[in-house]
Amino acid sequence: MTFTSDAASTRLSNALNYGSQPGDAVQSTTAVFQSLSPDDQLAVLWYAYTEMGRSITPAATGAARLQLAQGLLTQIKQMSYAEQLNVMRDLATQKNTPISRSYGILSNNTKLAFWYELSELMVKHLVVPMPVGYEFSRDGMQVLEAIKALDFGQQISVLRQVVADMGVDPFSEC
Ligand code: 45D
Repeated sequence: MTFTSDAASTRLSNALNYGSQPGDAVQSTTAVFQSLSPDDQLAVLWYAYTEMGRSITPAATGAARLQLAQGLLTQIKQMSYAEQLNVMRDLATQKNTPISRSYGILSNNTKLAFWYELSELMVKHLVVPMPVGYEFSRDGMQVLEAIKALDFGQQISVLRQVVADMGVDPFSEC
């Protein structure tokens, strides 16, 4: 479902309404994120990573955790840039593919660790890098600003929720 810029702005004002419960900011920021196009979602994740990268230590993401995602990461590393981008778009749009289903069985923190590792691989150009001079859409920029305005714990909550909902849970379809 696509929302117009105006709809995104309205939902964003709600997201920034700190007079209400702290959880509301997390929930509404998550909802606005999920109303973005898949490319905007990927771009927001990327910039969240570049902003937060320093605060998230590799130790926190846990080598043990990544072992569980290693098979997926190995498959992705072997793909062309175009295929890698499609895999990430498929995860964002919850397209039902073998990779989306493998992703779907990971725990939420392992999903976070998986995205974190993809970003590191993008920096090393082992995964499709961000285009030089990439220009954010207005909606994408606003969601990024909303995320930046949250405290660290809330930022993690938003990120955990958005990556949790990506991919396909193979067991919910039985
Ligand atoms: O050509 O286990 C576009 C803790 C445009 C501790 C594009 C934790 C067109 C416990 C589509 C933009 C909770 C701290 C290209 C863990 C175009 C624990 C591509 C937390 C090429 C794990 C864009 C960890 C692309 C946390 C490909 C908080 C964008 C981890 C890809 C946070 C973006 C991880 C990616 C984050 C973003 C990862 C891969 C924020 C990844 C972000």
